[in-house]
Amino acid sequence: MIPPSSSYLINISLGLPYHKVQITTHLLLNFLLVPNHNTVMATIKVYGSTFSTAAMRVFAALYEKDIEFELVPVDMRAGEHKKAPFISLNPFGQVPAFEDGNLKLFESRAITQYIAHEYFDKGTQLVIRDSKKMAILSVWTEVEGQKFDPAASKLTWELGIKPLLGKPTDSAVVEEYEAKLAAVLDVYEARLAQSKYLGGDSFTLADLHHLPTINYLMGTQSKKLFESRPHVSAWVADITARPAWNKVIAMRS
Ligand SMILES: N[C@@H](CCC(=O)N[C@@H](CS)C(=O)NCC(=O)O)C(=O)O
Repeated sequence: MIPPSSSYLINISLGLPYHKVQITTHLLLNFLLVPNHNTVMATIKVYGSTFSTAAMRVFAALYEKDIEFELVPVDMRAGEHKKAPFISLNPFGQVPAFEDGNLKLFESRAITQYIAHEYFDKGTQLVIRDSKKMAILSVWTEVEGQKFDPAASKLTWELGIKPLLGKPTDSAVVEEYEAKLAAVLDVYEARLAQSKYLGGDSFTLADLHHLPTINYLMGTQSKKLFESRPHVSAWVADITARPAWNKVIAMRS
């Protein structure tokens, strides 16, 4: 057994006279054991459902980064997300939950941030290293979470999910939240007239976070809110055509 002392020297013979290399156990152990994203990688697990908008956000980030993962299905109809063992992964009893080795996370946007930073050099760059550009990107990820999502998620529930569950849509709620979403999309129309993507010149988390609710809403009457605004409409067409997003949709089949 190799003593775990970094000063302990090991001689490695290369089989040639006078060619003996001495390296420390520390270096050797680093070489052999330290995980490298290109070689040894713990399986990433996402606990959730392919119909969950929050889980879809995480799947989209993983596909953009070209990272393999395992979907661990959570049967929400059976209430598995409210019970042990799932509740130990997210004490709020909501999907998704996420594991990367020893790291356990919940909250989809925190998970996508982790993926984007931890695997920065892999696949699509979803965040920006320049701190001023990153600050602008963060403005738009916040806008998605604080302004867009409350309206979009309410409409997704009323127009996208309730019909699937055989529940009646509340038209007064739809009217109220379509007005709220329209006001947000007016701001988006102005932003996208000046910038190809919300966060800047390239596709980033600021755009990606919108994909799940937009996907549901484009199958409902609320699609008119997107289609009536030319820059928003072009942006929706662009981001929903991404191969990574299409892989998320394909997970359902
Ligand atoms: N802010 C959370 C929201 C998670 C969430 O609302 N998940 C839904 C599915 S999309 C859920 O688990 N709903 C069941 C419940 O709240 O009981 C996130 O982004 O991860």
